[in-house]
Amino acid sequence: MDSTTLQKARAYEAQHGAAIPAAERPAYHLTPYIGWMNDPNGFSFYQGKYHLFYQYYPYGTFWGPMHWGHAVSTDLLHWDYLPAALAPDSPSDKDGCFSGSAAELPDGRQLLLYTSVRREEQPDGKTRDVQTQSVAVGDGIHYEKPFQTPVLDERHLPDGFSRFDFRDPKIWQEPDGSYSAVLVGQGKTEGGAALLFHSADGFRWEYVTILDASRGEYGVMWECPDFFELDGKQVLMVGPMEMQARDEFHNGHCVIALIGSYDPVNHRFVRENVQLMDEGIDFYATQTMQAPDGRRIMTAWMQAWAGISDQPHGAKWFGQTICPRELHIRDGRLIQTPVRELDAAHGARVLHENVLMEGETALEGIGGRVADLRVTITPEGKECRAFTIKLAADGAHSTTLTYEPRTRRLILDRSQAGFHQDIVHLRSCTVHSQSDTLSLRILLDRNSIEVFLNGGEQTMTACIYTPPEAERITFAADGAARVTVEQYALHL
Ligand code: DQQ
Repeated sequence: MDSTTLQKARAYEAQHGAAIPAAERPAYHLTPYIGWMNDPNGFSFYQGKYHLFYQYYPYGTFWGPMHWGHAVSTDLLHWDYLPAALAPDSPSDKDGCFSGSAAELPDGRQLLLYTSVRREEQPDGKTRDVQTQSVAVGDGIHYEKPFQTPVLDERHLPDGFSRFDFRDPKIWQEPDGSYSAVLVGQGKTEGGAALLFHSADGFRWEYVTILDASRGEYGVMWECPDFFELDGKQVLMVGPMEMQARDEFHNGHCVIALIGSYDPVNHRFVRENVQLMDEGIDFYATQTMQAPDGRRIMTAWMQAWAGISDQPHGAKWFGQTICPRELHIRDGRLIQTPVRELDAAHGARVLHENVLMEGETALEGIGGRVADLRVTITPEGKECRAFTIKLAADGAHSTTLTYEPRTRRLILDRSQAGFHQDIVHLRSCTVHSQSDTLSLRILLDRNSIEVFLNGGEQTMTACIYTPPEAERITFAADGAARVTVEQYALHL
């Protein structure tokens, strides 16, 4: 039975979401039906379709009592909205249905495991959110909450772990049909930690072990964990909060991958390598799923918590997910590439090969705001001090990528991309590859750019709020460079 709270949300989004013209949304990045979106949830393949739920507040473009929005797709690019799946309407989740994930039950129903939030007055008179985990079961459209009580609560936590920071279950099915889930908790000595749980049926859970923890090194608390095998390695992906800047890590929220080995009998994860997942501005709350063809596919919230005060002009939605990415491991590091479904959306191709560029250059047929652009840059000798790609440009706006061969730095600058406020607009990374040639694949959509360096060895992602008319793309060399530019229009 759908609750009044859920019915109200469904009626509201059906009226206001459906009224937003498609041209006022990105072409292939999912936005909320109406209102606010943060973390992607329940990313799964169920009954022949990809399902993507998301943290959702339909009534405004700000974070409010969390619902779960819902969309489905057959190609991970075109999304159809379904009615909101969850609303904060039961005693354990009355203050929010926070992030979680999905799995299929033996009887064919879909199980949603999510964090239920209940605000509670504490003995000191202060109010705090108690976080437990609850389930909902459904048919891909309608979900029931079968129990009044959570399936995981503080009684399942190891000693010293907080009941206020216990969230974001990521569930998966084991080969024997049982279920495992990784959650984040906060321990007195561990700080942010990834906790492993096990269940025979998805409803009765038991604590197994701590897989890994920050211990002061990677932020104060972790969020949105994921744990999966990939190309012979094991990956634990988490979002550290209040990370301290050092090496490639910047302050605040980010996503890191702890890559190592895993002994499933003794549940022992051994970390070998830690990698920042995206070196741009807007990337958080990742979630992966295994597609029917075996691909490990990742989505994420294409936004930074620090930047939520600046929003697209006049839009009735806020928040987007990335174009889903395929993951692989190469030389112990994660490689990310846009899902291959994007290649099937390729329209007209324009190619300019091996062009010697000095000064600013515009190329015939290169431009637009919805495109898949590949640029290969080979600096001409030591005289090339910098090479800049100017995107989404008009007289007043632009977003630039500048490569400085001497320092091997790539600088993303969106300070002229239509923002009102002085949030983070500039970020740079050191290009890992030692090759003389830098190859960039740039996914442009109306409100974002996603940059893949050297076949996906590194990525930089950022939202842009540039007016749609700003669609010029130009190139400029300070010195000289040989450049190949290939652009595909996208038919979406
Ligand atoms: N967002 C959710 C939490 C999660 C956080 C609440 C991360 O479950 O930890 O909207 O962005």
